[in-house]
Order: sequence, then C-alpha cells, then structure tokens
Amino acid sequence: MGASECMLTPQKGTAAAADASEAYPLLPRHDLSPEDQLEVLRQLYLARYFDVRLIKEKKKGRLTGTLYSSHNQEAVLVGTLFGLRPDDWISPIHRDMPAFFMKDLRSGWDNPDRMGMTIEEVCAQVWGKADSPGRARDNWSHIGSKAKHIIHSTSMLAGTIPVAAGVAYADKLDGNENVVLTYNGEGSTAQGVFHEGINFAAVHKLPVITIIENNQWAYGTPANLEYPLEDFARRADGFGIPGFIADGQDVFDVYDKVMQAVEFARGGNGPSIVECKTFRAYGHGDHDDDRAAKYRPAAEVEQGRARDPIAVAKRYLVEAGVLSQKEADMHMAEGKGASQASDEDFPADVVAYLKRGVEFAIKSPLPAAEEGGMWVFREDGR
Ligand SMILES: Cc1ncc(C[n+]2csc(CCOP(=O)(O)OP(=O)(O)O)c2C)c(N)n1
Ligand SMILES: [Mg+2]
Repeated sequence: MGASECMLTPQKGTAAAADASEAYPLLPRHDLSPEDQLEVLRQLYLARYFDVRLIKEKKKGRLTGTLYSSHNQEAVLVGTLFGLRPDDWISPIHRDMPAFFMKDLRSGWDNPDRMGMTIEEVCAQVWGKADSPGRARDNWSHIGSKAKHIIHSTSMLAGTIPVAAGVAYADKLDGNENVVLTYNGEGSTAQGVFHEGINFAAVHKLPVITIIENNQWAYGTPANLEYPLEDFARRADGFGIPGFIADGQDVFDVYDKVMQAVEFARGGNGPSIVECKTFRAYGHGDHDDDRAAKYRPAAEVEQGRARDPIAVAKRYLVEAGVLSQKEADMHMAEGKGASQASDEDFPADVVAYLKRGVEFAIKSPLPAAEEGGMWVFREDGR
C-alpha cells in the first residue's frame, strides 16, 4: 500500500473497510480556495525560514542554545495545523517549534485574537528572555498556553498523550467539539505511556488525534529498531482505531489525511493515528549535526532530502493552475540548507515577520536574577 493511501481498522458494528477513503470520503484539498492554497505555501516558507534564520543567528553569535531543526518536515506542521478550528488544541514537541506561532495562523498573521502564540513570544522563548512564556526558566519548546489551547510541552516523549486525553475528556463533558492533536516522533511510540494514553482515548472515544512524525530516526536509532513493521500507523490496530498514512513531504496529502481524522473525531467516533512519512534532514539537534553525518548513510540522507516539501507544494500548485511557473521561480528556498539559503529565497513578508520576532527577542531583557527562586512553590506561602 502506497504512502498516499490510508487504511482503516474495521470498527465494531460498522462495515469492514480496508481503506478509510471508502468509509470516510476525503475532504479534498480542492475544497481549499486558491488563496488558501497559496497561504499554505507561504506558511511552508515561514516554517522553513524560522529554521534558517535561527541557524544564521547562532552562526553570527547572536543566539546560544541547542536548535532542533524541522527542516524538511514543514509539510507535517502546516498540513496538520491548517484545517484546525481556532479552539482546537495542539500538543507540539521539540521538532515542532514553529507550531507554537503557526497555530490558527490562517485567521491572520497579526490578528490579535489569534489562538496561537505570537512570533515575538516564540522568538523570546528561543532567546530565553523575560518576555517569553517560559521567562527563561526552561528552554526551547517547553512552553504552553491554556488560553491559546496549546498543551505545555515537556521532555518526556509521548508524555502529553494522557494529558491530551484529559483535555479532550473535559471538553467532551462541557459539550465542546474541539479535537486535540498530539505530535510525536516515531521513536516515542515505543513508550508505555503512548499506549496507555491512546488506549484510554479509544475506550472513551475521545477526539485525540495522534500525529506520528516518522522521520526515520530517533536521535541515533533507526526506525526499524523502534518497531518491527514498516508502517507506524499499524500501531492503531492494537487500539481498534483508524490508522492513516500521509506522505509527509506533501502538505496537501497531510492536510487531507488529518481532515479525515478530524471529521472522524468530531463525529464522535473517537481517536485515530496519522503517520506522516518524512525524513530528518540534519542531526537530532544542531549539536548532533556532525555525528549524524557519520551514523547515517550519505545515500539515505540524500534520498530523504530529495523531495523538499516546498518544491512538492509548488509543483502541485503550478499543475493546478494556482501558481504560475514564473511566480514559483521567484523564491528558491527548496533544497538549500541554512548556509546556502539567503533572504531572497523567501517571500519578503515572511522575512519581515521573522525579523520582527528576532529583533524583539534580542531587545527583550533577561529576567531578574531574583526570579530564579520564584514560582517553584505557591507564591502566597501556603
Ligand atoms: C521518555 C524519554 N526518553 C528519552 C528521551 C531523550 N530523547 C529526547 S528526543 C529523543 C529522540 C526522539 O526521537 P523521535 O521520537 O523519533 O522524535 P524526533 O526527534 O525524531 O523528531 C530522545 C531519545 C526523552 N526526552 N524522553
Ligand atoms: Mg524520529
């Protein structure tokens, strides 16, 4: 079965269906207006530029700390987020840093009521400054926002799936139709808590969608040492829930499969898994780039980077007549690492948006040293 197809485990009391597209017709990508389709492309550029810009800032000595690149995995981020409603919940982890500011981006990049973090907040978090959600108390993705419906990220892989199940349960009791998307690397699917959390969601038919970002590597461990089968979506079989497979390089395929899962969940049918097949272009973090170049075969890396999600989306949009070839050729970020890419490879509004976040973060002060002992215990002394 090809990566662009999807499968459904037969459910109790429903007709057996080998392929989910029969039981749950696709909400086709063509439902997106041409403007929306172009916005999808713009968001791919934005996610890529976030990565490129942070690496450049670090090289210039204006930023310290470890960066966890989502280069080559941007279609997973944009494709999973684009069709969500503002009140839906997400639970991103280390590989999904752009998700914090890309949630509900469709409602307007500068919409003050947007249900996502601002670019300024996220950049301040990366720089460890006082204006960040974490106020420099922890690094990178270890943030969240109850108000924006973003579950706080932690280091414990798969650890937020039970939290997501709790959030979904609470919303269900309140009569809300929100779905909860959790992001997980394929490596985290071997964790006990992954299974306990999804099982609970399946038993209670909770609208929890588990995204598996199968980028083939968990630090230095290849996917075949995490799971004996090819498709991590088959993990769904053990819970009696649907397991969809998306081509993680094709943002519109990810969108389609996630929309199926969302429809399924909003229909009261419960959780599902969407495996997005992709490839980690660089090291686990930038501290691991040199080692990763040794522990991964060069041919595999070359092949894994060959289908750049920006190029795949452009080709689709040109063939669909939404983008002219001339427009597609205006910005050529695809296939370029941070050291080769320049600002001209990205739309000017994308560059300006990021620049605003970076400048805000650099100007933002460090938190006062006295804050170090605060908010560990209740501040009212009880
Ligand atoms: C429970 C747990 N075990 C180990 C780690 C250390 N660790 C952090 S990221 C990582 C690799 C994760 O791989 P994967 O889940 O495939 O996600 P990816 O980094 O590839 O996106 C490991 C082992 C951790 N954070 N939590
Ligand atoms: Mg992985």
